[in-house]
Amino acid sequence: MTVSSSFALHATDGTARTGAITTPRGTIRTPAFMPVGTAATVKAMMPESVAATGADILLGNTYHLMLRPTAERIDRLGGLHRFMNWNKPILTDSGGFQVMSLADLRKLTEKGVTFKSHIDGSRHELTPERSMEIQRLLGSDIVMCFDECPALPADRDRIADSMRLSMRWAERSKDAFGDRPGHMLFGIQQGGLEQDFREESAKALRAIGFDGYAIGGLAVGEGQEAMFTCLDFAPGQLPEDKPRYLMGVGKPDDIVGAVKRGVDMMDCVLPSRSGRTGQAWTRRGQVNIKNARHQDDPRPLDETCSCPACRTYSRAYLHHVFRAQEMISGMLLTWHNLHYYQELMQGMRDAIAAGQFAAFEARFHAQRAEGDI
Ligand code: PRF
Ligand code: ZN
Repeated sequence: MTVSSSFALHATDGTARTGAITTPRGTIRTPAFMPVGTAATVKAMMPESVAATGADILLGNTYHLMLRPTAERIDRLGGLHRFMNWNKPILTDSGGFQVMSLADLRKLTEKGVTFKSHIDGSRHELTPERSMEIQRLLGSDIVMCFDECPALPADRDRIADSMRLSMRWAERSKDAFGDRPGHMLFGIQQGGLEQDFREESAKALRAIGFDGYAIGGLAVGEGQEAMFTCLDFAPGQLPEDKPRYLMGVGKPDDIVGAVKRGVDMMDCVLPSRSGRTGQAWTRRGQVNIKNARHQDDPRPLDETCSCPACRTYSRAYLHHVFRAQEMISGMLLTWHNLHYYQELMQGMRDAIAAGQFAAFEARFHAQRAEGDI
């Protein structure tokens, strides 16, 4: 078994890249989409089903797991992989971003952030050092630096102060992480939509030195056009020979646009969350299974999809179980959505390897323009 982790770039097409991250728990093919397993489960899915959709890696959350069931308990039970029965790689987010969006009574200082749990109101503190300790106790394969970022739009001063604090925290994260063969530590670039702050952030992170580099602080209210404008320069500010991870993105068209601009990894709750609210994603765009037009429709959601929801069930059935609030509704639609996302990633990996990304992108948009029929 290898004890070190590494990234190899296999092919590029324009700024789009395909490659692989090798870890002791398995290989992550890039561009990669990471399903979100916030509370030690990808909601409505058994881990073997998540693997069957083609996922090489899951995302877990420091914030949720530290509150319940606690990192120390997971450690005593053999770590997060064993606890949730997922033996492939896990990337864990560091908690700061979730504290800012979910917790109550947050107080941010140079040291870190104190907050009240959204679950039971108990008081907690997260610092770069504690976040590294929690992610170590969880047994995370890819550990994220502790950071924070403002929602956009925000003043330039606020964006700069926040980015510089995150860069000081990045240095403390690296010191606290130490040397852990087989585990990777990723820095997180901040700086809002400002090219000069993004460059300053990238320079600070490159000087510290990380195994991978995330682009944080996007998809926080700026809209797709502004995000793409930022992604026209941000990935190029980060080292070419390390994976680049766009955090918390996104819809299928966001993902295709991000990969085109040089992003290697992404995560989003969208395919799993929208599966539970009756939204399906297909190559023809979004389908609302709640809609009465499906109630007598014997056709599958997508006749070209090989997932269990599409191979076995009609739109009429999927519509019925959603309306009847049956649990299988969320299970089938989540499975379909995760399968669709992974097929999209495979399509992009193949297209980049073949030097055909532009044709892939044109076909992706043409099929969506036809709409669900
Ligand atoms: N930082 C961290 N996690 C994140 C983000 C970030 O900026 C985002 C922004 N889209 C999502 N998740 N640590
Ligand atoms: Zn399907």
